[in-house]
Amino acid sequence: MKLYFSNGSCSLASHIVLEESGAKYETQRLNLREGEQRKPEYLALNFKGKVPTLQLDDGQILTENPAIMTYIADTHPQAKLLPAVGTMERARALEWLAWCASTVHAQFGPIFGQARIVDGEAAQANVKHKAIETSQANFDAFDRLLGGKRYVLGETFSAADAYTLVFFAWGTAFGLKIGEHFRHSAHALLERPAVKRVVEVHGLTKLAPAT
Ligand SMILES: N[C@@H](CCC(=O)N[C@@H](CS)C(=O)NCC(=O)O)C(=O)O
Repeated sequence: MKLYFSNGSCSLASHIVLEESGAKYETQRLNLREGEQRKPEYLALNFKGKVPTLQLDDGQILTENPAIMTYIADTHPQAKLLPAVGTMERARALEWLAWCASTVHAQFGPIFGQARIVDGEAAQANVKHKAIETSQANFDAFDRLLGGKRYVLGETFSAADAYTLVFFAWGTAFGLKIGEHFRHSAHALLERPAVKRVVEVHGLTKLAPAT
């Protein structure tokens, strides 16, 4: 398998799950700022021009974090990255992944750049302001929901946590307020050996608490 990723992007989530799975895989780093995701050779793999992209050994292409993470979890059951099919716990993990992908991620997007959304400085500043407010509400919800728990599902790590760490990284970079429970959970994730390895590859070692 080969994962196409870019440093600090949402592909961090799929990357963590791959590393946690124990699978053998290669990676290829893309520089999104330089527009490598829009080069013809990459668009031929993933017409969406986004990361992550997972290329399977038979050449098939899989995109979208929740699909990639679910596929890796299901094909590496020994790693226990998602609860068993048919359980309420699995539904809870998928509920979290879907929320992250469809809402939290989408609402964070305008903080990175507003020019794709609207023209004009004043309008762009408004979009950014609104996106920060909305994302802060999502962060407050993370904090509430993680209260009293180490991970999304309680004491057991799952793919849902890998996605949550992406937002911890983004929120830290953009100065959003990170509640005590959210921070505690992110720090527990950053202690995991596989997470540490991937965080290092992404150049995000500053996320780890000072020791
Ligand atoms: N829904 C996709 C989102 C992928 C996505 O938006 N990736 C961003 C990085 S976080 C990207 O590749 N952006 C490059 C661009 O839009 O040019 C998923 O969950 O995988």
